[in-house]
Amino acid sequence: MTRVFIGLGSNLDDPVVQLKKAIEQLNQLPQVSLIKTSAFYRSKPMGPQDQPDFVNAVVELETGLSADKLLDELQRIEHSQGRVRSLHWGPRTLDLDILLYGDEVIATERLTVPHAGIAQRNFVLVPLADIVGMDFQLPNTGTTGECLAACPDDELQRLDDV
Ligand code: ROI
Repeated sequence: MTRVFIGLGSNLDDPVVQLKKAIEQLNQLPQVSLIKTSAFYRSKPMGPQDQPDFVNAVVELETGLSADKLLDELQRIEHSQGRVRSLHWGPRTLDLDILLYGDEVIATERLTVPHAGIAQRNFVLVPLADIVGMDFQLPNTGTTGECLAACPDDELQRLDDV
């Protein structure tokens, strides 16, 4: 079994509901166990500003699926929740990213793991730190705490009781 962290994001069609549905679907995948879920956070869009705020979260899974097979399943879940690939860095109903897959480094056409930009995105780091704390070593960078200290705040807002 491999320990995996998935980043979730949505800024269309009731993002909180989109994330909850996605977590439910992840939990029902064969060979996948949901270990922990972060709090949900409202975040200003990175990239074009003329789009709604995002809701972001991170989940920890254990899986017997290969990274490639897991990516297939994530893309199927994205599609099942109405994801259409349109604008680069545009709005989306659901984005599921493999942030970390064990300690593997993967660089293929389809998949870059660790996910590029973890260390610069507080909407990834803050929910990740909910799960792993501040002393978690990120591959090729620093700890979650060190990356967070170097990362702009971006008015991330924790959503309570969702
Ligand atoms: N901005 C935020 N705040 N959260 C996201 O999940 C997110 N995802 C994206 C882009 C459009 C780059 N911006 C984002 O894909």
